[in-house]
Amino acid sequence: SEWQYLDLMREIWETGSERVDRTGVGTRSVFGTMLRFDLADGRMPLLTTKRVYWKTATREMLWFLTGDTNIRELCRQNVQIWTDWPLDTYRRETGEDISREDFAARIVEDSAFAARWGELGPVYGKQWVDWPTYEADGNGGFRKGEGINQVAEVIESLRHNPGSRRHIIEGWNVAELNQMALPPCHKTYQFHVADGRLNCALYQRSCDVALGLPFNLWSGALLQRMIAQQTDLEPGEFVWMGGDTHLYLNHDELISEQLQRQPEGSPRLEITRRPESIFDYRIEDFVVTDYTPQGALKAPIAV
Ligand code: THF
Repeated sequence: SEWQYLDLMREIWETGSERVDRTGVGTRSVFGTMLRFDLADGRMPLLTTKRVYWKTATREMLWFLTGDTNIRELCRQNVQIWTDWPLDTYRRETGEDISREDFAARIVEDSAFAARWGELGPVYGKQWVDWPTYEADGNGGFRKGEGINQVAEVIESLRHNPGSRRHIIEGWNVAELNQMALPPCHKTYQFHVADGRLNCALYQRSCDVALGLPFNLWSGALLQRMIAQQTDLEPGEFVWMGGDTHLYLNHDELISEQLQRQPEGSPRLEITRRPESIFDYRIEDFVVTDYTPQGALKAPIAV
């Protein structure tokens, strides 16, 4: 239940090692952590101790599944969770002190601008549905082969070989890390079938517990629910595992406020339609009930 999240937050804040990180903000960190959630009866790991914008996270997940790696479609839907990275690059390279709102508006209005500045490189979506391959060209060289749709393949393997221990979707393409705006955080998903239930383990190499983890928990369980529906399995356990699991030092006010709150209720997700494939879900297909979160808590994202 949600107490696991709050206990993890408290443990990191009270016992974590202070480290200087890539962003220069500073964190307290614990290495190697685990949370487990039972998704039976529509239950979801959706925090009630603050408002979590689950529709935003859902739009992001649907965007991953399209293979898109440009923030334009997100900005169009007013999802700004990826905007800060391209914005940072734009400001650094042009020296222009543009606001986030104006930048996002230009991305939406101007397709050439979006193509030039909105690209994140071959991040999640690209690796998930179009992992690059190479084949010999017969002259001692190589040419690009057909991309691998890992998501479609995992669904096929769950249907035809449920006992397999290789149902994996991997984001960590070693050869392309240097082209990505940010190497994947939620890098490995493994699925597992037992007793007619679909379990999912997610390994996240680096986790921003205050801002990112509430989204990551929702999104991982959402992917599991969609795949369970597509494979006619009951949703089982969602197991989240973290590598460097940290709290940013400048999230202190959010943390002390949230740790005074207690979980309330047990939110459920209903998927109101069974689309043809995993790639045909729409935002209207998802209905959350029993969700009356406590107030939103704001904190700055580390870029
Ligand atoms: N980088 C860092 N430092 N933290 C992260 O959580 C993170 N991500 C993704 C990539 N890099 C990261 C981006 N995901 C928010 C939430 C998730 C993000 C980025 C930002 C965020 O600001 N959430 C606010 C506002 C949400 C909204 O207005 O819609 C929140 O209150 O939850 C983790 O994968």
